Amino acid sequence: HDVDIPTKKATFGMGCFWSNDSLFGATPGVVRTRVGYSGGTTKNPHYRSLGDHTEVIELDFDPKTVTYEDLLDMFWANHEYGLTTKLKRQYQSLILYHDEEQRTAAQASYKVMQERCNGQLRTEIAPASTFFPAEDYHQKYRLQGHKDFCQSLGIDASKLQTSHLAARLNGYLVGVGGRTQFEQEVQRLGLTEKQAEYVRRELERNEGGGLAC
Ligand code: MHO
Repeated sequence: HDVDIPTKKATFGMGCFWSNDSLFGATPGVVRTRVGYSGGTTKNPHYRSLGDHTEVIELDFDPKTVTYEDLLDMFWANHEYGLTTKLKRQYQSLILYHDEEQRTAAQASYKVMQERCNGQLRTEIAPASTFFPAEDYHQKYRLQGHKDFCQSLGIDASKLQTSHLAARLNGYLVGVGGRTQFEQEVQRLGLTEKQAEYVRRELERNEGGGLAC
């Protein structure tokens, strides 16, 4: 059940990357996600020594199902610590664009938002540079809280950054995406009935909340 279709990349800094990993992971058209550090100049950042880097999420998305503009809307609407608060570099609101088309779209949406925020917006827009994947324990953070479940699915450290299923479940388990959407793709995801029941239980318990860091 791993998805092999042409994808594009998008990279966003929106505060703590755990919740955004879940948010985008269960978004239709998002194929894979990974979290890491980017946007700075220092070499080999780690969670405890970020240098001038920012926590970012990197997405592989299918542009036929979800547009970069859709993703930008989600970017503006889902910052962990807001858009106008002064934050440390770790949580900088940041769009790292991958091509000219993304740059144009990002700048256009920025202009609209900046007006809405009376010029108080602190978002930065810059070309994507080296992405340093975060430590394994940060990848699919919510999913990893379900150890036995991960084991039953064969999701180990080697799959955390590459598995479509892991991206999806990391969202559904905290209620992102919702029951209807889950039922529409549960077949395709290849879960056993028992595994699907487990997800439904968690999904229903967490729907409408569960995203805070
Ligand atoms: N509130 C979280 C943020 C972690 S996020 C990976 C914490 O204090 O651990 O920055």
